[in-house]
Amino acid sequence: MAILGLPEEEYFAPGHRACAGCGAGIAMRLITKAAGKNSILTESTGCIEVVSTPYPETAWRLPWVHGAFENPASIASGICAALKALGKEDEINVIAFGGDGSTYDIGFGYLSGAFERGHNFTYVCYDNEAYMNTGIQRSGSTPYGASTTTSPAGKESIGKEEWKKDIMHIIAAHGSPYVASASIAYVQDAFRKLKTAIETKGPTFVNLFAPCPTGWRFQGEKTVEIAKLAVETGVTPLYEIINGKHKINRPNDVSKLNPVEEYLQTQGRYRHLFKPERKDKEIEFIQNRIKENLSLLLEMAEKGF
Ligand SMILES: Cc1ncc(C[n+]2csc(CCOP(=O)(O)OP(=O)(O)O)c2C)c(N)n1
Ligand code: SF4
Ligand SMILES: [Mg+2]
Repeated sequence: MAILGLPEEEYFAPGHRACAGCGAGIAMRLITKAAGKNSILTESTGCIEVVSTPYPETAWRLPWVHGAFENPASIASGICAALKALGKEDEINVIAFGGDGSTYDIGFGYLSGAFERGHNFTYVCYDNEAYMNTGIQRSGSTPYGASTTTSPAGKESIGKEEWKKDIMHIIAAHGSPYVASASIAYVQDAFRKLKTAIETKGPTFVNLFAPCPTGWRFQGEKTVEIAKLAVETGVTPLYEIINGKHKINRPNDVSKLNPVEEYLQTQGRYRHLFKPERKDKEIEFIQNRIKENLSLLLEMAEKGF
């Protein structure tokens, strides 16, 4: 039976080794459902590669190519060029994906190159906000204040001291016709965006927010609840940049945001902001910056940018 109007087919098979409650596992089901059977996938190394293909098994029911950590976008470029030469460019979807470490940091140059060359493919970042596969190291996507093994909170540190990289606008600046942020908690919205990205000609991008119970330190059954809170508090606004113009999906009212601490308190990576004593200044800093960010997005949408 089709659930929430999504295709019934499962191209990411059960029985993979992801942790219980893995948001990235849900992301894979959504990506492959949106892609459909006439698709070729390519992925960098990271949790999903490791949990989906322990030799001699595979969870992939679509053609899937594993490359090095830094180059799924380069592999996708080659596949696009081959399909073009065969005259099959319009018959087969090419989708590259990787974690945030691969996308925001180590594979970024290759991703930028593929977007600049204008290949007809979709890149999806499953964003779990750290290098999870190798032991929870901070990435360019890790949020301000989060404790990771390379940005540990302690007496002299509040965790990561830099704000999360604005990958959406960096990618949009390449002239991509479609850039979207999505969340595994809003499956219909995410499915629509993935499908739009795949059907739009040219290099398109979706940042798919995917909580990680192991790295963020929360119980696996809370994944969707926490992903929802991230949206309701404005931590991860859902929006699209279509041919350079912003469209904000949710939230769309700064004055109605849930307080950010409702989100922060759900995860062990932010525990030090509340214990042994509450760090009001830090929480206020995060809260204000979230409001500023959403205000700016809403203003750009309103002014037609
Ligand atoms: C050039 C290079 N640097 C580092 C590594 C080691 N490495 C493999 S996976 C990984 C972390 C991946 O992080 P991310 O892309 O966010 O995916 P996740 O594990 O979070 O799913 C690292 C550091 C590598 N394989 N190649
Ligand atoms: S560490 Fe996180 S991203 Fe990796 S498999 Fe486990 S829950 Fe998923
Ligand atoms: Mg990651």
